[in-house]
Amino acid sequence: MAAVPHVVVITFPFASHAVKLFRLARALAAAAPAATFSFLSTAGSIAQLQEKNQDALEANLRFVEVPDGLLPPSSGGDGPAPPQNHMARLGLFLVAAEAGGVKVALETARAAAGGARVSCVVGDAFVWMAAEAAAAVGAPWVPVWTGGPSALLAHLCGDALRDDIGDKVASRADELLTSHPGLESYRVRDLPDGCVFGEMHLPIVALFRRVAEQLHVPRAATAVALNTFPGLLPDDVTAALAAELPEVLPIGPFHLLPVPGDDDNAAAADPHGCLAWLDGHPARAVAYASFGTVVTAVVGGQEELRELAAGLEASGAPFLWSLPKEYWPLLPPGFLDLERGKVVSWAPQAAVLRHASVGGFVTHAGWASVLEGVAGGVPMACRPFFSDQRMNARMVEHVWGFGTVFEQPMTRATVAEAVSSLLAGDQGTQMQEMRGMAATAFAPDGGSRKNLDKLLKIVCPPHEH
Ligand code: U2F
Repeated sequence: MAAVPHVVVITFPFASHAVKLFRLARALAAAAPAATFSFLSTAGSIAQLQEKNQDALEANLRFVEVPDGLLPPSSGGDGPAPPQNHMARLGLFLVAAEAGGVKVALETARAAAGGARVSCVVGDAFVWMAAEAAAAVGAPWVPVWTGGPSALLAHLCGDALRDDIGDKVASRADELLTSHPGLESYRVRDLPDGCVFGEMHLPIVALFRRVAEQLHVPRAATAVALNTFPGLLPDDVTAALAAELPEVLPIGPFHLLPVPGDDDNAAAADPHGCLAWLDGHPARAVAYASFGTVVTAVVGGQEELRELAAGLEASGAPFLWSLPKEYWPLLPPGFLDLERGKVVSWAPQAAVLRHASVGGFVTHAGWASVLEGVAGGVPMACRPFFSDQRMNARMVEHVWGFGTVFEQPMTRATVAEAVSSLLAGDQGTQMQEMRGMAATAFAPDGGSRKNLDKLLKIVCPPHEH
């Protein structure tokens, strides 16, 4: 009798990557109830997922720990404290993962599954070392890229871009990348950090290079899954990605991946009553602001935060702002008491952006946020900070025409103007076609549904059932 498939899904345990990969793991586990799924992440990331997902999980899905690279607490309590710095933790994780952490975790997963051989590894592309670990156990590797697909293309074309631009970044910043297929709509200045410029010493830069190298290894990846849906990306980007990669599977938007019972939890996941507050407003009247899971902590300068607050107030529009509580003391005096506004530490963002009252989104242009904006038909004012965000923002404004970009740090005046124009403009109407495509991506004949089925055939080949 053929063995039951044992699929390992491994995440990159930082920012919102784990939430995204976990949703994918749940969708796969629900669609293939006869297979066993092991979800691999660090202890801290698993604890966060368990806290947020206290509902009954799929019975065929279990958590397995990957080493986080932190030193175990010394028994005497006098050892070094774990680093608080995000980049330092990220660096320690990568060192441990490369030094065998991923391979050991695959063995742990096998033992925890009663010795069931790992038959497929689906992994966040950032955990590039999973390719070798999968090959060592004879399993196919399916990397998942959670960020903007154009940024992936830029990393894949990194050598050509570096040869072309070299050290002329400043003088060529506004030049379009016309000689790089798929990147013609982008300027040199839009490229992701670490591709041609940026803080080249950071571990994340080395990581992007390794990911691109690994994706170029012939036959290492069986397919590459992307958080997008057929029809969303311009044809030149799709064609250029297809030329660089093995089979490309757009299986997004990830927030719409079918997970049974997920809708039932929407109310429970809105502890600050955002949706009820939105119910009290007219259609397309409210501006929603959020900067994702890392920008505020890493970059959010106090001055710009205050300017954003002043701009939201000056716009005269009702606003909902998701801002971690530790930043609330930095807001202008009296801001939290404004009747027109609601500041919360966390919002059910995808549901907020689907709400009829929301007419504009001030965002850092993280890729999932952009997709949630598109799926909600909400035009965006993008303030990109780092990584893929400049390319994502450029796509919003220049490629799709779904909003605007702050090319400079936000000021009271530019925020007020952007918000007023989003709420008054007709981009929301223009977005309806794309919104419809997102809504049907997972319908029985939908493009992402078909790709998800292809992915299921790779992770659980029919002859193994
Ligand atoms: C990194 O981005 P982030 O994790 O900051 O941003 P997003 O890709 O936009 O994902 C944020 C998710 O967190 C959710 C939101 C998104 O699904 O709905 N969220 C929420 O539900 N409630 C809140 O109050 C706030 C956020 C990186 F910085 C980006 O450049 C990359 O594009 C991204 C790729 O994975 O990862």
